Amino acid sequence: MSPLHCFILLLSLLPHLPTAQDQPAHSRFEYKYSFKRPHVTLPDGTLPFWNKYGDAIASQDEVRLVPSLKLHSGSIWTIHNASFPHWELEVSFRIAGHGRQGAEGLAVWYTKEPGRLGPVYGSADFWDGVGIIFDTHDKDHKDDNPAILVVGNNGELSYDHTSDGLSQALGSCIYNFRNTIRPFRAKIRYYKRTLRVSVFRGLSPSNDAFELCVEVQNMVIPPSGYFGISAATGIIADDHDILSFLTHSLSRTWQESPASQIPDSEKEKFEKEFEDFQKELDKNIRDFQKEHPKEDDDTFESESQRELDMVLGGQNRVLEELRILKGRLGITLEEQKRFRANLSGSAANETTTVKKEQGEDKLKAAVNGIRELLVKVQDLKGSIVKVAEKAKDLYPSPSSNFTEDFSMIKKNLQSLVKTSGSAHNLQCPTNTDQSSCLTSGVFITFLLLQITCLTFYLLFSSKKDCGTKKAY
Ligand SMILES: [Ca+2]
Ligand SMILES: [Ca+2]
Repeated sequence: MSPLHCFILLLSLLPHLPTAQDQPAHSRFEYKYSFKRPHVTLPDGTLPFWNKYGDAIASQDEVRLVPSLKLHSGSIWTIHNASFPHWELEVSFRIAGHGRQGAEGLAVWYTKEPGRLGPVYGSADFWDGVGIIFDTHDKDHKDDNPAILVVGNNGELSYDHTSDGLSQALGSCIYNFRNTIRPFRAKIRYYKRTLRVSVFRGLSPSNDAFELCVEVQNMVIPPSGYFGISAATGIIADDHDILSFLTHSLSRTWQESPASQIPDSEKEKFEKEFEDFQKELDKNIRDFQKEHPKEDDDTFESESQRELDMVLGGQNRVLEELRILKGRLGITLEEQKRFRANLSGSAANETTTVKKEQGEDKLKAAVNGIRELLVKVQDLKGSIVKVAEKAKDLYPSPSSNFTEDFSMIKKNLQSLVKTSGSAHNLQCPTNTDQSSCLTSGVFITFLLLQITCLTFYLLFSSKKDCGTKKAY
């Protein structure tokens, strides 16, 4: 083959290669068009969002479209009309029977109207849309079944059973999906006018190894329709069980996604619901205001109430501070009591010092008193001298004994003065009391002095009386 022929062959293959624009960027699960084991049905046994027809039976784990009984048929169809233009289905089912040949098979539908029941694998003929047929019965005996066929119909075509639909099929592939070990899985994608059917060839249930079975391009289907799946048995019987039916809407951009678009009918419905809700809310507000005309005014506090609350709050804070202060004062009093007790214990040691100071004060007072006494004694001495001179004048020959006694008294007085001069060395008894610090020597001297004075006075008065008697 020349290079030119190779280049032409490549160009011819280019339109069939998938490009980035052909791949959808957004996929959204459509729960209203899906079901999956182990929660296929609700607890009450109903199949949500789906209608059942014919012999179809739904359980928690599966939907049995037809049992292994001859000439039976059943189908399920979505309740809601699917309005998204691009979609992908993943169907898991099990077709099992004891015969070598299968009968008849099942079909997945996307039609303008629900097919309900009919002769085409349990659904109605003359459908408007597309049917993906899983034919297990080789009626034309060409040994080409089980086979997967894509059959389009605009509502005017009657399905050809005699040729196993091959005369009308837009595409097909032969694949054994009956009596498989594991449930059979197939993906059906319709995106940008291209319908692709892929089958799962992986050994692991979690493996995503799908393989293209058939692809139909430039395929036009109704812009909205219903999803359905149906099955039928003939003179041979197989079980036809659907384990899951998962639907995703596809879009290349977010703007194309059905999630971002609200149909006009839905928009008008929502706007009407919003207006009704707004009216009902306004009515409820008015009714409430009528029933509670004054309570609303009381719900707001006046200025005086606010001030009163502030004052009460301030008083509470002051009260709290006073409580804290009271506690601290009690602690201080306790500490003061303990300190006082410690002081009383140490007071005994300090008493000696205090008494010593008191003794010194009293000693100083005694010394000062002695000094005053000496001054008075000096004065008394002067008076005695004057009296003696007067007595000498009266008696020219005074007795020498008087002179000697007087000199002795003088000596005693001088010794007393010396003693008082050294009064700082006096030691008072340590256990001082209220008595003055007067020694016995001072006391005796003072007593002798008084006796001497009294003697002189008596002697002088007796001599004077004798002189007076002589004069008479
Ligand atoms: Ca055949
Ligand atoms: Ca057939």
